[in-house]
Amino acid sequence: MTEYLRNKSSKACHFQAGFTLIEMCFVMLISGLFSLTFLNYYKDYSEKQRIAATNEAITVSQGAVREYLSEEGRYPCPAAPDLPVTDPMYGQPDCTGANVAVVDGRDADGNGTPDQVLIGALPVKFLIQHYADFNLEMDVPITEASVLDGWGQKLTYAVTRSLADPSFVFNERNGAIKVVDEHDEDITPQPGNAHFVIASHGPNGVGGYSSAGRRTESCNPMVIPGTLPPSTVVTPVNERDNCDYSDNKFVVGLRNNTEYSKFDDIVKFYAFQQTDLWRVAASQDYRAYNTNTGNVGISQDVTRVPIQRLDVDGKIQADKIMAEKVCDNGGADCLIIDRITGDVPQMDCNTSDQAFGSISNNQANCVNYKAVIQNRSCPLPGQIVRGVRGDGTLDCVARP
Ligand SMILES: [Ca+2]
Ligand SMILES: [Ca+2]
Ligand SMILES: [Ca+2]
Repeated sequence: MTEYLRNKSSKACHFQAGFTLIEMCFVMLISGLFSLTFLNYYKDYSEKQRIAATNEAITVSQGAVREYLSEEGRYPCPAAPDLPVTDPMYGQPDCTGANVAVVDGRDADGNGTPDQVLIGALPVKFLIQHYADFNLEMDVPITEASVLDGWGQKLTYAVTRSLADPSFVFNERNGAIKVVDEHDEDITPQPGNAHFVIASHGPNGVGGYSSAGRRTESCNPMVIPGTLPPSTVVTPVNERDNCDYSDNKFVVGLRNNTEYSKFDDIVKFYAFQQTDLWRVAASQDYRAYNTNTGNVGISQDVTRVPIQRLDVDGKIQADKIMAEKVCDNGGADCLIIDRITGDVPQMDCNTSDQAFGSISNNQANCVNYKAVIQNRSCPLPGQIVRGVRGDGTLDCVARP
């Protein structure tokens, strides 16, 4: 640009009439400086505008996706990213994974197999129609332009399949997308638990899809971090991970123009944030409950692993204990509390010559007290029989 202006100034000095040579060159120099400053300013301004437009597009798209969740109890599935606007399936969700990428994610439900992640574009036409059909209002309605970033490319949308596909039961804890920073460190509340990711491929647009459904620059030729000698690799991951569509990993990194570490993407994600372990009960704010889905232990020994839903390492003191059974340490030989507190025939000694002796196998062991005390007496003089023990011996006390 500098070269171009200099040549232009020189030509103008030769051919313009009505100015002296010095005046003309002065005019052109001022003009040239002004043009340079203006162009730089305009370039900066334009870039800022595009970044602002991209952030707005992501915010609107994220709002639409979240709004859909609140209405339908799940996220929308992504659309095929490589379809032009004119294609009837453009902007329509594909939960089958036939036309969007399906990759393995975190085993969020713990069943031993990876939970899947669907990657594609935002199902914009579907969302627009959805809001029209149900006459729903959004602060900023989603439009077809909303899903294009400031450089005219489609935003990439990745979502945990079990949170979008209606054939799964939605569980907010089951996000399966990994989001890392430029150092390859997880930045989600729990590693790999993002629900969804919305990404712009930035000013260089590498790996993104145009509004016509074409990839302007393939994601693949970018250098894969780690494939070069370590000294040449500045960051262990780069923006390639946002366009490879081959795993559940996305990067939210600092802008970097270094070779092999290039990153100019704008990426946002949504993940379930574990709130405080204790929550206040909704109706009675002086009571709290524990949100841990596993066992809760109360102990001063941090190495102790709670083996029951509530495991108190010590003694429990209470004026009332509510339980269905009382068992031995191994959880066996349980006494059914109802057998004591209820009016049940198993605890009755009905015949007139029987008395309650003991309990075993959740029923009374009745003793024929007449037979037991017949021809027997207390061992010491002055004692009287108070009762008969479970083992058949007499329970004697001193005469009052
Ligand atoms: Ca699983
Ligand atoms: Ca990029
Ligand atoms: Ca990736």
